[in-house]
Amino acid sequence: MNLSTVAPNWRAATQAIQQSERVLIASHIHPDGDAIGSMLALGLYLWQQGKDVDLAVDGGLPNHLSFLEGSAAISDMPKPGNWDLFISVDSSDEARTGKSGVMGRERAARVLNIDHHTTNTQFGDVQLVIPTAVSTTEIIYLWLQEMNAHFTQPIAQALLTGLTTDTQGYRTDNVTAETLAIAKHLMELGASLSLIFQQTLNTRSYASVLLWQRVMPAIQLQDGVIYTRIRHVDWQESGIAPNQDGGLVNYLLQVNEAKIAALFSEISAGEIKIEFRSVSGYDVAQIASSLGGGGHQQASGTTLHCSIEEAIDQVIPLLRAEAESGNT
Ligand SMILES: [Mn+2]
Repeated sequence: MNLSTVAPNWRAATQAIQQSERVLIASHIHPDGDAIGSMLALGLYLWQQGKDVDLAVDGGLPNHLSFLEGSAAISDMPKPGNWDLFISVDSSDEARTGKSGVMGRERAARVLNIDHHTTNTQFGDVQLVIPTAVSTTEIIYLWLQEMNAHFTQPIAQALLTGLTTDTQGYRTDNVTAETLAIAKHLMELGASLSLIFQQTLNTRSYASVLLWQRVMPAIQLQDGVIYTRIRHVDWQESGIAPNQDGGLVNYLLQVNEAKIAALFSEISAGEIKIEFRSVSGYDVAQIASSLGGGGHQQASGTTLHCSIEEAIDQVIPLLRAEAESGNT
């Protein structure tokens, strides 16, 4: 089934919120701009409607997204009690929703799954899954339009944050004139694009530069595949939390000779997180899926349980094969 040909079930999703008073909104572990932007845009709208809304995501709010209005309400754990509806945003599958998602599914009467990953497993009772959307906030924008919602400036700012960060600043090849039309509308509603760039894509910590200094010497380029690794000791000695690497994998893909970039990151002993990026025409979603992960054609990831050397030995041949056969 080609999901992009299935009309989104706006009516079922709208009924699900109309029939709910208590709502939990949660997103994926290691939340990004689209995860937090989606949670806040929907949360702000539902508060407007007088609903009782709980916002929770494993790991809590990343510091750099605290500029978004309403973000102080995001906690790292759902409140006690039950909900009429659990809304999962930007998570391709149940495992990605973390502990918050486990509680959401256990303690909510219904589950609404809103996402744009091609690998979405269609979990939940109602789905708004649109793989052609550049971000989950784009889907929420379309849904709010469908409901004739009042777009406040904070809602517009949250929506534009997801649109901007998931497209790496409107640079991915899924960006269309329609994407820019939505961005234009959100700016007309008062959202600041420069503030989003300043707080997200155009910023990095000095600690992340120290981390890059440590891992740059290990960069390798083989047959169009560029990669490096961050050992646990690198995280520790540069003094930053895992997943705050400052976009190293995106930087690797900027190398002219690279078709595919990979970053192997030792989160803890025997737990290797791998991020993949590819240029247009090369598919890293399938490779991530085959390794138990998921994502988009040009940006995906997975976690393997082995040593960092074993992960590199297992994964690099798959990437080299894709770099050789892709772009067909
Ligand atoms: Mn997203």
